[in-house]
Amino acid sequence: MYHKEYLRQLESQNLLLRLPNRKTDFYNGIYERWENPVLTRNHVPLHWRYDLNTETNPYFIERLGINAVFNAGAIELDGKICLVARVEGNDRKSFFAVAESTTGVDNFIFRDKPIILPDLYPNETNVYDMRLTKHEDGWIYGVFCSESKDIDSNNLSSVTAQAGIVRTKDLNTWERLPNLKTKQSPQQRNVCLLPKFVNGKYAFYTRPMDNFIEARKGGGIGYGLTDDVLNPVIENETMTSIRRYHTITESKNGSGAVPIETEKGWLHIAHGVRNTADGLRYVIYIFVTDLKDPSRVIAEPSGYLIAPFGNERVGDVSNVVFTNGAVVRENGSVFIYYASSDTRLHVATSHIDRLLDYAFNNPSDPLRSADCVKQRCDLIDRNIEFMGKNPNI
Ligand code: M1P
Repeated sequence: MYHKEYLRQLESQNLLLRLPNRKTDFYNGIYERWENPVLTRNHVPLHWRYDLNTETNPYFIERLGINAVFNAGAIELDGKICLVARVEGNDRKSFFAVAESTTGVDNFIFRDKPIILPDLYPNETNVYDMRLTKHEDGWIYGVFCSESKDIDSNNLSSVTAQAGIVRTKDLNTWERLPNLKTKQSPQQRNVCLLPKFVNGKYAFYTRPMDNFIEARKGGGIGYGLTDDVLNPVIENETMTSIRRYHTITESKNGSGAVPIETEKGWLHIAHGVRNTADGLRYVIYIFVTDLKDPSRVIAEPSGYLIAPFGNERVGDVSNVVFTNGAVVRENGSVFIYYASSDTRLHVATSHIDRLLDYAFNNPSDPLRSADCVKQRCDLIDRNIEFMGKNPNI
């Protein structure tokens, strides 16, 4: 017999899993925000958390709690949108789990069990933030952060971050490849693989780091090629979208969703970090790189695309929005999966045409107040002229 509390919890979870999502009235012409998060800790199946046997768990105590479900890689597979979410236990360790939905905006259901990654690195303590790439070589690659204790340091909190790589055909069975080696950077986070070969090589966007927290000084989002994905080594990293003083990327930036191939270039939905009196603030921004030379930035509108809004502002790491997954459907609609404050996962929807219009036609950052106000007055003047010619609004 099941515990009566289990039946109550199950009913309330079933309601959550069936809850239809709705667009909010947020407007900026670029994307829509949706009312409910698409994944939260409450979406995780009860039998992943509770011992259902009333003999061994008479009080129906949660034995293995879940703290948060957030930063998810995303891909369309067999007509469904599949997310590989970062699921963090109460014990602070993350693991990956696949959740799928036909709509992409609601009713995400976790597959039977979490992903078991081949355990190649004995010092690896934590794994998170998988980017999923449907590569033209026929594999689906997952590139994630593999975090290990720094055994050479006496500091208990000293850690190293590397890019782990796995591949699969079905998101069920995963083959682990060696971690990416980047000759110029001892640590990496926010690495992702481009879906196409570049000059016959595998192309990665990287994020060189000086240490576990700090991105490389004077750096930004890197780019490098490797001949062999089974022994992935990048000899030279060049810079793409670089960090700039007094912008949204002053402290750090990093690749987000796997870049989307468009007729105008590779569309990147990335994250930028700035410091404030209240700590770091993470926002999402867009840039485009050249199709032939994916290290060359050809458009980067000023400021952020998505910033923490309303309830999104508060969570385990407050004032954060972060993305590592987006899906483009055949009709051009785009689903951007972004997490808020390292706690839950949301979706923003748009269209490839709107995102490209934004990327190429919104002005770039002139970097100084004096020039920003001129940029705004120029917009106002053009509108006054337009309104003068169209008085009947
Ligand atoms: O806590 C905010 C984010 O911090 C890290 O991003 P970055 O490497 O740019 O600092 C990541 O660990 C990410 O998971 C997290 O959401």
